[in-house]
Amino acid sequence: MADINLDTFILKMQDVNAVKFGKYKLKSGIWTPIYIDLRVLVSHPLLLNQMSKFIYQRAQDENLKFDLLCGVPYTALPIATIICSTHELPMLIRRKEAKDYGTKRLVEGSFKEGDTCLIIEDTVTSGASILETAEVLYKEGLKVTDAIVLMDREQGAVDMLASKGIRLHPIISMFKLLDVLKASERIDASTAQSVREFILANNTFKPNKENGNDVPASKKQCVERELSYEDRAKLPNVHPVASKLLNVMAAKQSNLCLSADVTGTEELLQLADMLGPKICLLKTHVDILKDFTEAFSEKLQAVSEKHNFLIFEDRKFADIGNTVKHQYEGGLYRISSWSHVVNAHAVPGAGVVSGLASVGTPMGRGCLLIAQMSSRGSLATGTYTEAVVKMAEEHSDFVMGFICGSKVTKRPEFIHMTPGVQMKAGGDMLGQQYTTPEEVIFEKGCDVIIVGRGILEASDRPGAAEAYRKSGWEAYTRRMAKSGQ
Ligand code: 5BU
Repeated sequence: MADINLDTFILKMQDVNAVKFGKYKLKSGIWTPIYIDLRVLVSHPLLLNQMSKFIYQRAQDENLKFDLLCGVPYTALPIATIICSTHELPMLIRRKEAKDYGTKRLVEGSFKEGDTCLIIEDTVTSGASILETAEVLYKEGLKVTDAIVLMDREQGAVDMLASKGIRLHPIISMFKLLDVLKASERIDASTAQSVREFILANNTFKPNKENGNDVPASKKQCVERELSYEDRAKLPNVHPVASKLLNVMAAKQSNLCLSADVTGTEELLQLADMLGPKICLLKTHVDILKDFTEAFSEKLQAVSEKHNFLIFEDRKFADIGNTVKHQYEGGLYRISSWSHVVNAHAVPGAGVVSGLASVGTPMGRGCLLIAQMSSRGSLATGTYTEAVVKMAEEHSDFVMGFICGSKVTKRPEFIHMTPGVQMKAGGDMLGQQYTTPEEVIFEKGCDVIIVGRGILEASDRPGAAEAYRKSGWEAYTRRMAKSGQ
């Protein structure tokens, strides 16, 4: 089978009943609304192979150094075998019970004291099985520093193992699984929500003061420690415009971008002046203005300086490099002369970025690539989105982030901006789909909410802008608290 991506793999897990929704009783006696049982994959060789590839790839990506590999019995045993056989790596087998005859060994295989063993596992809840395996290996004089797991239920294993000196690298998190199944309409929003609530309410890690760790378990479910906006602004590889924007966001406590979709320059300037204090970014569609002039663009820049926000022309360039270069620099609008940020579709290939960069980089401008769109039936999904992320990573001297509906890369130097935001989920008559600030920032992990009609159609525009600013900011502060900041 040709390699499949993680999202497709998740769908296939559900196809073979490795993920089930309903009411299931766990060993602990607790009822769970989701049941994950990867044992069944042993009968699906293509999925078993794919799972082994994900795990091996993760070891490579993390640059893990190890002498031997050991799967937690039993489900991970065939996985370990496939990886070790394919890559000619030495493997160990941990017995669950010592044989009552012969050597009584608990660990089978050849090794020397001080060797490092990488543990792999299929699913974790608390991390107890990984720890149990590690303890058996320690008794034999082996070292364990890292473990890789395919599916993390996000119920405390990462923290528990970290407190014992083992880094756990999860490949699929529970929240990722829910997002993928929901996006593919395999489960509805209320099922996803009930599972989320269950997971958040059932963290198994109870830190104790001996660890020097007195953060309540309920605050520590998130597997990754996230950097704050201001810390991301200081990263050595962050784009200068992204750095500026992140600092503005932190200073103004605003992750709100106003989509100023009005058709007259006078109204736009008034809006910018009135709502400027609440926003980090103002987005324009210059080609819907009926009276654009160069004087307008100068006034807009003055307002942006007065209220400390950046300007983003949502031009969505999508042509060959040579054409977009002219479209960006010249014509009536001379976009590059006044807009700090522009965006582009990746569909023409990397030439679109190079063409724009040839104009924008010398002027200190930044670009967002459109990785996903908010509109119903958008074709920017799956492998297309992955290719966009790759293109951004390869052109990070000009690309500063993405337009997307969820976090598409873990690299903290990229900014994720999400349009299609209103206080209530829903849509319009022309295919727009809305999610809430809470969902975008807290659940999906994006950075900036882009709001147009949610503010423009309100009778009290400043009041609405303040409500969106507050909602977006509170979602961000809760997200940081969740990640242990
Ligand atoms: P709304 O009024 O909040 O629906 O406006 C959303 C704005 O964001 C509007 O200017 C769109 O052109 C823009 N947009 C979007 O809605 N969805 C997308 O995927 C992209 C841009 Br890219």
